[in-house]
Amino acid sequence: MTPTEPPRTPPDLVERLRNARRVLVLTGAGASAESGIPTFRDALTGLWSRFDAESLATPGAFARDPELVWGWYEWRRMKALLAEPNPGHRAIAALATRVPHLTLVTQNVDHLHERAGSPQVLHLHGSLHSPRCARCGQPQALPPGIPQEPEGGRRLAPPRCALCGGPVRPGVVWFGESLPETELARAWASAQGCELCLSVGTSGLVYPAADLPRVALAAGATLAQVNPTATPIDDLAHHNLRGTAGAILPGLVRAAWGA
Ligand code: BJW
Ligand code: ZN
Repeated sequence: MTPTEPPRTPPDLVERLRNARRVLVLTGAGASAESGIPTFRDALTGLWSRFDAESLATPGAFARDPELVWGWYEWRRMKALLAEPNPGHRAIAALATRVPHLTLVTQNVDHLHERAGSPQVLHLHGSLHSPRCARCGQPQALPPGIPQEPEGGRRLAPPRCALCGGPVRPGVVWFGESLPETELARAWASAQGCELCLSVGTSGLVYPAADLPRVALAAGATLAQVNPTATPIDDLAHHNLRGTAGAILPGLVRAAWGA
């Protein structure tokens, strides 16, 4: 194998994928890394590097410093709008055309799965593109303007709600907040009923999403993971595909169904 060649896909995983009727794919920030979107735990790069992502993604941080938090999310929204889906996103979209029942559950808020053509995406942590009023909950229009290369570290005043004057917040799920009920219930049911669970590009540190691979495993599914580095489910997974989503997933789909 040359150094640039992606690792070979385990034949028993290929066989399992080809024959599975129900597959759950769970993605995290690593799935979008090759689109140029920093992962969540690397998200505070450049001018944002003096902050800590986990302490910004909370309702308390927004209440204390709405300009800081809104500025960070607008920076990330611009980055997402300017990014393109990568081969990993496209391979997952292709999987949905091959597997009879594929459930795609993402923790990502960037909408790159949809833009790659995935027909149905369960968003566990909300979206960068659906702001709402922090006071009355009313959905809000996105701030107008053409996406521009964002300048890091800029504070921005959040818009005000047209109904009640409250500050507008990003439509994402912060620490301590509940996940959307319907999406979580569907994700759980899929974990309980799948034959194969593919966990892609997630550190597995954030719950309840991090439970899904374990639920699938407990229900008898094969568990495979795609990640260049170790995670807490390494010892549980039947297959650890050590590499990036963009390098591994297209090869997996090709191995199962040809070019
Ligand atoms: C590549 C790659 C490449 C790089 N290819 N891979 C049970 C136990 C302990 C704590 C809790 C628990 N249950 C609930 C909690 C509390 C909390 C929690 O989990 N805390 C932990 C930190 C311990 N959970 C919550 O608060 C959740 N709410 C909840 O449970 O409500 C009920 C409740 C309420 C109150 C009290 C008790 C219960 C809500 C969690 C919401 C998380 N939201 C965020 C922010 C969303 C908006 C935003 O993006 O800003 O979601 S946090 C952040 O982490 C974000 C991500 O979606 C999420 C997961 O991160 P992810 O995607 O895994 O990214 P990274 O950066 O961590 O990892 C990237 C990975 O990619 C790495 O492994 C790389 O190696 C890899 N990679 N390049 C493939 N090219
Ligand atoms: Zn309002």
